[in-house]
This record gives sequence, C-alpha cells and structure tokens, in this order.
Amino acid sequence: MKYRLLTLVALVAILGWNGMTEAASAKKPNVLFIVSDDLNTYLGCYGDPRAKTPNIDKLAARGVRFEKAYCTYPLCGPSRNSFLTGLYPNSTGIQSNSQIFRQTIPSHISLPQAFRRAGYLAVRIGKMYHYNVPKSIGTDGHDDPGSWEVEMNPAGVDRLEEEPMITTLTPGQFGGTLSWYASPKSDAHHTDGKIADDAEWVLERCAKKKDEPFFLAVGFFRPHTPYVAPKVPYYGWYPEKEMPVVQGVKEDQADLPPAALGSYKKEQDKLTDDLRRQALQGYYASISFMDAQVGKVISALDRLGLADNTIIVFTSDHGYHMGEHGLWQKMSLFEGSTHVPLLMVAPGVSPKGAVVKTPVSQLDLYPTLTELAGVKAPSNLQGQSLVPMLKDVNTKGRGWALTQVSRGGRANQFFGYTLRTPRWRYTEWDEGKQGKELYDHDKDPQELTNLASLPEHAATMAQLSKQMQEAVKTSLPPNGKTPEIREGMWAPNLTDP
Ligand SMILES: [Ca+2]
Repeated sequence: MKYRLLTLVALVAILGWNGMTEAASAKKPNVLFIVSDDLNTYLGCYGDPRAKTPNIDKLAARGVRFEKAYCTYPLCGPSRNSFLTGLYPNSTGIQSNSQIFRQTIPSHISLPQAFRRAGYLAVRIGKMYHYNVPKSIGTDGHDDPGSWEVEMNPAGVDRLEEEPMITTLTPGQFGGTLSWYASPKSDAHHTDGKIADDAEWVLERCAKKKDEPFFLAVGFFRPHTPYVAPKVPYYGWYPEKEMPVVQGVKEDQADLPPAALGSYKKEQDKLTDDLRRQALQGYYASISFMDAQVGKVISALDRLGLADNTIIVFTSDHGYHMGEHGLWQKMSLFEGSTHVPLLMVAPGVSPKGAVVKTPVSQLDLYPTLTELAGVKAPSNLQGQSLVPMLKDVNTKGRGWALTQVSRGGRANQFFGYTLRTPRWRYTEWDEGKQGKELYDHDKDPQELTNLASLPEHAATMAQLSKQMQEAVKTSLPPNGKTPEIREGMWAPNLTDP
C-alpha cells in the first residue's frame, strides 16, 4: 500500500506538470511495452497444443508475430540490460544478474530514456530491469531510475502471504529453483493482477491528455518461478495427469558436449515424473494467468480510445526449458532457452495477423521503436530496425540472431555462442575447444540430433563458424573490449531489503 500511495502522489504531480511535454508533438505515437518473465513460446499463437492464451493470441492477430525472435543472453539481467540499451552483453558488460549498465557504461541512453528525452512520460510498473523473484517484488529491484519519471512496485499475496505454502525443490528457496502453488486467491490479489490494475490506472490518466505521449513499460512476473497463480480457473485448465513428460532424454544427450548441459542443477535430480507434471501444470497455469492480465491492459487501451495511436510490444526476457534435453529453466543455448515470443502492433504500419519468419534479435527493439516514433536514438546501437519487416513481412534483414552464455564460473570462465539462421542453429563452446553443435531446423525442430561430427556437414559448419565470428565482432564495442564494472561506480539499490 505504501508504494502505491507514494507513486500515486508522484504521478499526479508529473501529470499535472505541462512544462516537460512542450517538445512532444500531438502526433507522436505512444508505446505500450509489455515484458513477461521467463516466458518461452508455450503460447497458442506459437502453435503450442495445450496453452490457453486467448489474449496474447488476439494480440498476435492484431499485428505482426516474429516467429524466430531470440534473446542475446538467456538470463534475466543480461538480457534485459541488453534490449533496454540496444547493445549486446559484450558491450553492456552485464553478463550476470543483480547488475545494471550504469555500473559499466553510465552515460549510455536507455530505450525509455530516449523517449523521455523526446518529451514522453516514461512509466514503469513491475519488473523491467532485473529483479530477484520473488524477493524484490514490491521494491525497485535492480532498476535504473534514469529511465523513468514514475515507478510502481505493487506486491500481492504471492509475495506477502503465500511463500510458506509453495512446493519447492530447494527448501526455503523459490526464485532460482522449480517451485509452484495453486493459490485460492483470485487474480486481483496477485502481483501481476495489481500490475494490470495499475497499468489501467495510468492509461486512464494518460487518456485525459492525449496530446502528451507516453512510454508505458509493464513488467509481469509470471511465469517466473515460483509458479504461483490462482487455482481457479488457471490450474484447472491443465489437469496434472494430462501434462506430458519429455521422453528419450538419455539418447538425446548422448551426442552433446558437457557445456551444452551446463545449466543443469543438482536439485533437479529430485524430480520424479509426478513432480515434472506438477511443475509443468504450474508453469502453464502461470502463463494463462499472465495472459489474462495482458488482456486487461489491452482492453483498457481499447476502451480509452488509445489503441489507434499506441505501438504495442509483447515479449519475454528469454526462453525456458521444461524438461527438453533433460534441462529446466534457462541458461542453455538450445532453441527452448533462446527463443522468445515477440509481437508488435504498429498502427498504420503493421498488417494484421502477419508472420515474420526471418530470425531477429530483441536487440532490434530499440532501433525499431525509435524509428517508428521519430525519436532520436544513440548512434552506437547494435541491432537492426524491424520497420522494413513490419511493412513487408518477407524482408530478410540480417537473417541471423546471436545468443551467448557464460560457463565455468569466475575462475575458468568461457563463453558459448550460438547463431540461428533461417535453417540452422550452430553453436561453439569456448571457440569450439569445448564442443560444437549443429542442428537442421528443416528436419529437426526439437534439436535432438547434433550433426556437428558428420563429415557431410563440414562445409556448412565452416561457413557458419565464419559467419558467427563476424557476428561476435559486431557484439563488441568499437575498442573490442567488454566494459567492466568499476569500483565506486554509481549503483542504485543493488541489495535486497
Ligand atoms: Ca527472466
């Protein structure tokens, strides 16, 4: 309650201040930027056979769905710092959680900050930069105050009351381990329900001043673990006994280098098939609960007459495994962990219900949104604008997406890089010294057969390796050196209360 009251006062003060918006033109489109947490493509509009996601599916039908969109790093903090700065993790220097780019490249202008400088009201509700989940819910997390005029941090029963009831693989822990709870409380009592209510409240106020553009960032916490969601109706939509368990894991893993499976956690040895089904039920229920909140926000946009002049983005921060390759959660370089949902509605630009099939990166969001809105962007952004694809979905663009992940801890750290092209996924661990992988998505969309050792693919491998090395070069800053976190650098609220 305290947080909401404080932010309410701040927002009223800002909305009442006309001076800041003089530079903004009446024709500037608004931006509604929705990010779900740890959401893979278990969505109806991405062809999932079980997911009930009517609201996200409707959003896909209103605009363009990017079929092959990828994160730059399959972990919350590095990925969010990347797409909110428009730079690869090799250029932000943020490659683990609980850090923010102000500690490495403090003068860089973030995506929402670019809109602020153009006269937009920038509002954040919930998780946009990194937050520990659930511990940081109700706080600013590892936020960047320079990005926003207004920050709102609601907390619901999932944070305040229900943690002791959660089933977890690691006692006392909920955010880094698999954990779930079918809550008896309804949507409005949960954090994401409150986030949707707050978004509606902000939109109602923005609708009263339609000549003042806004950048509203809405960061939902679900389906991030703990999978706490209302039992009715969401858990009920996914009967435990109908949840599938991934089969053939041993055979699948036989052709993999150890680094490919490096995200496996010891506690996952405790998983029985019953627990696997319960976890999947909780993950799906959390997705459907979050989907309903997305529906609430979009309905408000429609009801208030804002939709005609508002660009809508829906995405997640990275993908997620639910047992594929024997893996759970994130931090792998397989399709499941790197592939993200990405939907865009740009009024007057994007066709309805269209699909872009060429690979794109979340890095591309920054130059796309600034181009659509006519907002000045920094000159060192590393992504491409997706506006040509919104206008003509057959535009090829770069035609690849690069994702990286770190292995080996601090002492023996090395990177894995993976390049996704329209047909192939090619992966090198420690420049190939710790293994290589090649998957043919035309024949093997689940990436079950690693073709890297087969002589008939040697030429393809050589070509992809060269292409990847070129891509990695583009991920570095002009001096070729990843910036490091320096002592004494300004850092907001990096400890949890
Ligand atoms: Ca995440």
